[in-house]
Formats: sequence, structure tokens, C-alpha cells
Amino acid sequence: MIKGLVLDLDGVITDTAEYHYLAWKSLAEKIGIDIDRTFNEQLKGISRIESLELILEHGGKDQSYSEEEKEMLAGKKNDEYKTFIERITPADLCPGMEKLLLDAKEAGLALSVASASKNASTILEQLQVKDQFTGVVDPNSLKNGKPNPEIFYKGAELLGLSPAECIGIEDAEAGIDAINDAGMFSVGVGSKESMKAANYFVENTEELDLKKMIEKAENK
Ligand code: G16
Ligand code: MG
Repeated sequence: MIKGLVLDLDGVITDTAEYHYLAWKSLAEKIGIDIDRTFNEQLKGISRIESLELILEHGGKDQSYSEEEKEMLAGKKNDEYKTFIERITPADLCPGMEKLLLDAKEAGLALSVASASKNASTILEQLQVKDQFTGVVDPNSLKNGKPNPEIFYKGAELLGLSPAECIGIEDAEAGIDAINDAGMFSVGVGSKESMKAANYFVENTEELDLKKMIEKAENK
């Protein structure tokens, strides 16, 4: 029986991908690397430091910086990113999310967040939905990021549930792999092509219907 939802943040609860992109683009320009929105797709769901490493590799500069310098560059990106997220309001919830959270509450489901973002709690506060979640997985506590299932195991654990009692919702391929490997029913948000590994998928968050997801998960 499904008793909980474990949700990704960026691309599911709110769309911060554009802010990540703008902050990375500005940082990349400063070190002579050009990135575009197509390249940015690869960074979704990937941790801050791994994102920087992909950008450096893309610009042929993966050997140019020490670990300390990389931390400094990632910190610069985060400083700029934080100026963007300061402006987030409840109006920035993804379409349909307010309803989904309400429906989940009515159905008595417990909710947690499994986001790679160290800014997740701040963002949930800005969106004024933080108190609707029983827990937010601390990405600092993880040995491995997505696609490793660890973050979704922890998301279920925070709810006192087994992965089989939860539905995981994700918009990134790495995230869907993580949910599947955790033994949780995976719901993908995105194109059929990118969400082909998901147990069930919808094209946008507005189509995330609680009843339908539970029905699919329980009849798997
Ligand atoms: C999000 C974004 C990623 C970002 C990561 C870390 O993941 O999709 O692009 O790199 O968080 O964010 P921060 O730099 O704020 O720690 P998710 O898991 O919410 O999709
Ligand atoms: Mg995401």
C-alpha cells in the first residue's frame, strides 16, 4: 500500500533549472567557457561540484584547476544562484503542485524531498510549503548522488516507510534510475524519450494526478 511520496525539487516542485543555468553560464563565461541550454540538460539533478566538473570538461579545462580552486568556483556560482532564489515566491510552484500537495495531505500520505540541492530547504521556505513535508534529505549526508539510490532510501526512511510503500517523482534520468534502484515506484515528468525508464510518466507536472499514480503503483 502506498503511504508516502518522495519528491525531487528542481523540475518537480519548482523550476530552478533556469536559475542554475544562468548562474553557471555567468561563471563559465568568466573562465572562458561557453555553455548553452542544450548542454545544461546534463546538469539537471547532478550535484554542484559534479556540474562544475562537467562544465570544465566541456571547455577542455578539466585539468586546469585544483580541488580548492574548484570549490571556490562552485561557491561563486552558488553566491549568484542564491540571489536568484531570493526572489522565489509561492507563485513559482510548478503547475498542479499546490493541488497535488493538498490531495496528498487529504489522502493522509507523508511527504519528503529528495533533492541534490543544498539550497532545498531555503527554496521550500520561499515557496511556503516547507511545513507540508515531514523531511528533506540532507545531500551533505550522502555518499553518492543520483543515479545512486541512496537519496531515495533516505527519503523513505525519513517517513518511517519502506521504499515499496512510496512513490518517487523525478524529472531527471539520473533521478528515475535512482528511484528504480531503490525499489520504489517511479513517476517521471518529461518527454517519453527521456522518461523511458520510469514506471509511469506524464509530460508536465499539471498531469500528476494522485489517484492515478497510486492506482498505477499498487497495480504494478
Ligand atoms: C538540483 C538541480 C541541479 C543542481 C543540484 C544541486 O537537483 O537539478 O542542477 O546542480 O540540485 O544544487 P545546489 O547547487 O543548490 O546544491 P534536484 O535533485 O533538486 O533536481
Ligand atoms: Mg530535478
